[in-house]
Amino acid sequence: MVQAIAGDAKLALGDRFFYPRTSFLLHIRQVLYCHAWVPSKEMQDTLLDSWDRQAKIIDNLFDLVTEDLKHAKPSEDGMPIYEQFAHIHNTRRFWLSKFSPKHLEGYGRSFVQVGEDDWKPVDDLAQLRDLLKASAKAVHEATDGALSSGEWEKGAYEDPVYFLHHMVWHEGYHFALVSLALRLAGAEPSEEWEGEHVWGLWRFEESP
Ligand code: NI
Repeated sequence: MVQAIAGDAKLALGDRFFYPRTSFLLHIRQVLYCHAWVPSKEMQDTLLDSWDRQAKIIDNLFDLVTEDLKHAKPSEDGMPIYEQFAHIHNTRRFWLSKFSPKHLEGYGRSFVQVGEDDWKPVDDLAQLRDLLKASAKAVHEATDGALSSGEWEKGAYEDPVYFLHHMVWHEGYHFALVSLALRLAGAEPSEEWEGEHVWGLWRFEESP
């Protein structure tokens, strides 16, 4: 009963962005379990577009990395830049395997096995860039599918949005480490570059 009231309250408060699925049975389920609401198509598209923008920022960062700079590190014990990128791809792979394993099909690994328990990161920048483009698409499609169908592997994530935001947050962290490595190597991204290739992707040009 309490859940039913909570569900109705959410309908009243949240109908700008959320709507119940049209099926009557699903609607009943959603009134009983208010967490089972799905975003409107418009909100879903915006959410996925925000992922594409963040993946574009990771891709833009590649433009600053040369063969020499790819060995730069953010700290003495940190991963070199090429490994930061390999790690981002590998992390997408790992959590996709928990969230939606079928989306792992069709793209490769950023770590190559060189011994029984020994893996070496790919250091070819063009190859890493292609891998990241493919896994960015896989994350988009897996999230889109989960939001549209309400179906995903429930073990690791309560909601597809948490999977997506986990990826965004993780990649922002490594974006900063790559930026720091570039700075320590004397190739800090300029404010103008960041304005055009990072922050400008989130807002209108004329905003402060
Ligand atoms: Ni990490």
